[in-house]
Amino acid sequence: MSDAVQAKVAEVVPHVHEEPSFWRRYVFSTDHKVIAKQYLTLGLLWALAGGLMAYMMRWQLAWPETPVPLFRWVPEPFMYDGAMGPEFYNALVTLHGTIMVFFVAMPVLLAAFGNFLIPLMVGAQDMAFPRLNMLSVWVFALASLVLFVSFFVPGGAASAGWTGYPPLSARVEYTGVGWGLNLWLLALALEFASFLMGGINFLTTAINLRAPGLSMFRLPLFVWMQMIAAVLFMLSVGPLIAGAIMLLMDRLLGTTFYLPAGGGDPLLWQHLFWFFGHPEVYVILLPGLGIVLEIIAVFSRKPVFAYRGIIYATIIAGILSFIVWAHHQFISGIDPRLAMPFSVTTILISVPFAFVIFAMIATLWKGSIHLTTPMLFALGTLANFILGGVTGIFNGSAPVDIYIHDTYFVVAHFHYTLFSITVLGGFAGLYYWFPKMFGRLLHETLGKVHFWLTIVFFNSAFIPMHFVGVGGMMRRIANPLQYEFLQPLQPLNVWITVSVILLLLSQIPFVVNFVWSLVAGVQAERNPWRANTLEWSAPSPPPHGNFETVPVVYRGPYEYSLPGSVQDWLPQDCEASPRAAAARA
Ligand code: HEM
Ligand SMILES: [Cu+2]
Repeated sequence: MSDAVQAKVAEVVPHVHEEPSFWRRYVFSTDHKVIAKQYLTLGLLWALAGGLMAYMMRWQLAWPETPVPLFRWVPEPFMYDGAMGPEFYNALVTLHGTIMVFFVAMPVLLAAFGNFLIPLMVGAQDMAFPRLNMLSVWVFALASLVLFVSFFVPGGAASAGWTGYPPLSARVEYTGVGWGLNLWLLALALEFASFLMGGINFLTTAINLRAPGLSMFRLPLFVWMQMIAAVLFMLSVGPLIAGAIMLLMDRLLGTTFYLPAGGGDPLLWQHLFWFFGHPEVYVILLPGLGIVLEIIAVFSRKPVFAYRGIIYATIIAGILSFIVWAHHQFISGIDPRLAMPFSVTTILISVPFAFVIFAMIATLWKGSIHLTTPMLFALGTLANFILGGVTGIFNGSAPVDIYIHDTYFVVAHFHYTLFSITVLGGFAGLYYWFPKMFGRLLHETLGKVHFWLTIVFFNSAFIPMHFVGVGGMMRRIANPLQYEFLQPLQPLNVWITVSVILLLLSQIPFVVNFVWSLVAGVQAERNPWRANTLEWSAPSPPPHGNFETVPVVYRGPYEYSLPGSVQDWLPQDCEASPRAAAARA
């Protein structure tokens, strides 16, 4: 790079390199990579909690009369006849859903990957607002603490479902839950504040801190997906925050926004919640799609098919996601004439997503496909997500939904979308970027074992859930044996639970791999996958400040095919690349 450019960059991005203390380095760090790992750590810990809760629920659904092994200590008021009571089951459902969506999917897919990758992918030294970034992770940690405390307060944890519908959630009298639910609301409010700060940072960084030559339409799709997700989150969360404040007022101050007795309307909450809730599922989905897109392109050794088309389709889906919310409310008592328009918009939204899926398949088409562990997880995400998308069309059609609403068909549907994106997509990203994050490679064979076990037991657990649902089993019931008409389905419930236990045990190879590779894995070079986005031109792991020199970009990551065998390959013909040096000479 010419001295003039270097001087200009130094002027625009002042950056002091002092030697930080332990605390500044690992705990109160403003480095986006450290913050990413903090989010990752918290998210993985919560995943363990959410997974154990899933295990407890599934045990209860298979063998309701037998206390959950390993969890016989469940507090007395929640137990009856030596087995789990409905109150405790409800709390498990509520917290499992809340944890998985807000404390696993959001921190891992959005915050951890976004924080780690956005500055690296745009060739920046750090986020635009590093201190705000640190604040956001600490507010998230506080939210985690509040949620954790909410388990142990008198009256027990929140138990009105992850959607917190009033009137159940609006008065202590209805659930017996006092501060548990208040703290649950507080934890969500803190979480939203944290992710708003994150979203501001992501957008500003991606738009303003791009390396010279990296135009908007040369940005990796992962960055685009994160930007669109940030916008969706910012635009949708406002009404929910207002709604949550009103709910707290109903609980604490005696107002009746949601209580018909006082002239309120419980449906108001459903509108506010789902106006946020549907875009929210895309906030989780889009970073997952971004991860899959990057990986599929690299391991097909082809440019992404229809790069701009994918961006436009995603923006269209994002806009549509604001006018579909009432598909969650077909049988809630809304005006039946509203069902039709909301059905139509819902089914319409599958068009842009189908476009993205076809673009992924077209990227694979005639590619030179390398079935590495990240690629397997990316393909697994794609395959299972399609199943979730297809069952979504059933749910979105009002006449069908009247029959399947609130059954296990819906539980199966949203786990196919959420599990594939959060867990399979999250693993794809982790296996792929682990060398960049930690400077070492994960063990490939162990990774493949982990993949195959996970994919087999996930499907073996969740495919039968569709049948149980169509058979009439409702969600959020604590003891299926209490209903005579459900007894013929019980063997299926047992099958599901056994599969879930095996699915959870299948994560052990990953834990072993992760810990072992951190200390003893093969040292990673800069660009072990021969990828073409900018993060791979930084050292593994990147030092504080990321790049030795500010990268200058001459072409976008998908503007040509990736040679599979060129050893001196470095991304995007950037300044550090020998190819670029040769071209300049
Ligand atoms: C090991 C994997 C998982 C298993 C076995 C599992 C199991 C369950 C079960 C048994 C329920 C309660 C169903 C009911 O009684 O209504 C449930 C609800 C739910 N799960 Fe999962 N789950 C898993 C992973 C996930 C993931 C990864 C996510 C999201 C990222 C997720 C999100 C939810 C949500 C939002 C609910 C609804 C809670 C509610 O009804 O309020 N789950 N899950
Ligand atoms: Cu929706």
